[in-house]
Amino acid sequence: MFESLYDVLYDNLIQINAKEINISDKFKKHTSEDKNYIIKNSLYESPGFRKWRITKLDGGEKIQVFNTVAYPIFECEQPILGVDILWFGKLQKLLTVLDYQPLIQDKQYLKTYCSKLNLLKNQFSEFSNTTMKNIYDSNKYFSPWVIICRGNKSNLEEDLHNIFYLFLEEYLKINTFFSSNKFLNSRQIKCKQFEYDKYSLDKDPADKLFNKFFGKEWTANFVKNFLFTSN
Ligand code: BLA
Repeated sequence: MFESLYDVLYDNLIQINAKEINISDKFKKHTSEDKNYIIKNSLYESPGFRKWRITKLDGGEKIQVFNTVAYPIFECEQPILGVDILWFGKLQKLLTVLDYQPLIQDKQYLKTYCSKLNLLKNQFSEFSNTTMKNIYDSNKYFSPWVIICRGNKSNLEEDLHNIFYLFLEEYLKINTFFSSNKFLNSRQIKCKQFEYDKYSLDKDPADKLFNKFFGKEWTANFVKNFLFTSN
């Protein structure tokens, strides 16, 4: 599932001269013991991005996940790109979270780098939710315009591809036209990006799922050495 999102992402990665980085076979593709869950991961880097990871989880009718995170190079203060898309087929429920995840909450920084999200929200009314439950702190590494959709099959089939396309396009424009930092220096950017990983390691609910599907040992290794490596 989510092939069309993957295709859009892949085309854009080619456009920005991204190269695939080899990752451990343990993470490339892993199947749960009961064969019900298959996870596939890949990693890229490009002149503007030091790390771009992609995760797809196929759990059949139970759960499908498309998750991707892009870390700009330390010379660029642009937000981290965060995408978490989950489809629960049995329940026919979609959860989509898309954000230009800000490194700081300074008002001018947010306006400069994240406010375009508001235009997307206005275009796609079903994706205009911004209220989070209490898994994450909405004031840390999320923008005021974080796109959240708790939706259904029609949102999955009709809107998701288009909003994802525009979301990615706008984000890459920032990177392509980036000239100089106005808010943070490289040392601060590096600190903030590493802190993002530590924060996510602590908060992300993914490990609970993965523990159930793939066991504690594989999950601990995966979370620490692929998802949130702090380097
Ligand atoms: C929520 N993400 C969730 C939930 C799960 C995952 C199980 C809770 C679902 C629910 O509330 O019904 C699952 N997260 C995953 C999986 C991966 C993962 C399987 O990372 C695999 C790698 N999460 C991110 C990123 C963002 C993000 C990059 O990984 C940023 C856009 C956001 N996920 C995010 C938010 C919620 C969430 C904000 C909570 C939504 C809410 O509170 O309403």
